[in-house]
Amino acid sequence: MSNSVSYPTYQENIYPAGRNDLIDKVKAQVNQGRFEHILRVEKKALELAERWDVDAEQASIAALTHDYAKQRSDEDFLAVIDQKKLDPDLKNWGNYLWHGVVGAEMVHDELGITHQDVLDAIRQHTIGAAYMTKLSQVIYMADYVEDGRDFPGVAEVRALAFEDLGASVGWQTKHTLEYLLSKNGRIYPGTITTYNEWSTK
Ligand code: DGI
Ligand code: FE
Ligand code: FE
Repeated sequence: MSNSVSYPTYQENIYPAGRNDLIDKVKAQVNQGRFEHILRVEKKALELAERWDVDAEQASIAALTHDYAKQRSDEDFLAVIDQKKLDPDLKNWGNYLWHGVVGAEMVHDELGITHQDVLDAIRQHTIGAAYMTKLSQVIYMADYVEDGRDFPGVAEVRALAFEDLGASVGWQTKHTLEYLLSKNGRIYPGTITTYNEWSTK
């Protein structure tokens, strides 16, 4: 895929302070390794957005904020679940679920981002969902195949994301499930919902 990607100048009033300001805000929330991952996700998301005709500015903002809350404490997430009266069942799970689903609330409240498709892409970036916009699919896949990722089959699924986006969503969900089962991990029911919807597409 293209090595150079052009970064959008924000013009849609989703994050009026602009891309450089958003990068500074995100950098302040995460460690250096996580920050570099986030920048690689943005690059991959912009490549995929161009391929699949997704809005580049929305892809950039969703990518830069997808792991905004990754390093917040469990206490922070549990407090927001109470404050915002989110589904109490969320409390039975962990950071892997909260940093997306509850993280979107923090992005909304702390960064003032109210664009629903962007917030849904953040919410869905780990678990997916039965219905995902193209933007959500692009973020879900960019997170998984950004150029720093290395796991068996990564080159195959990286290419598949540019050939058949929906099939690549199914590939990721199936392999994540296999990995979790092999490690006796707890499976969030939403992960199964995503598998059932996308694995045969
Ligand atoms: O935040 P990142 O590390 O960049 O990536 P991510 O948000 O896609 O998180 C991936 C992790 O989430 C990976 O270690 C697998 C885990 N995960 C996804 N679905 C489930 C899950 N973990 C459990 N226990 N159960 C799930 O259903
Ligand atoms: Fe994540
Ligand atoms: Fe990520």
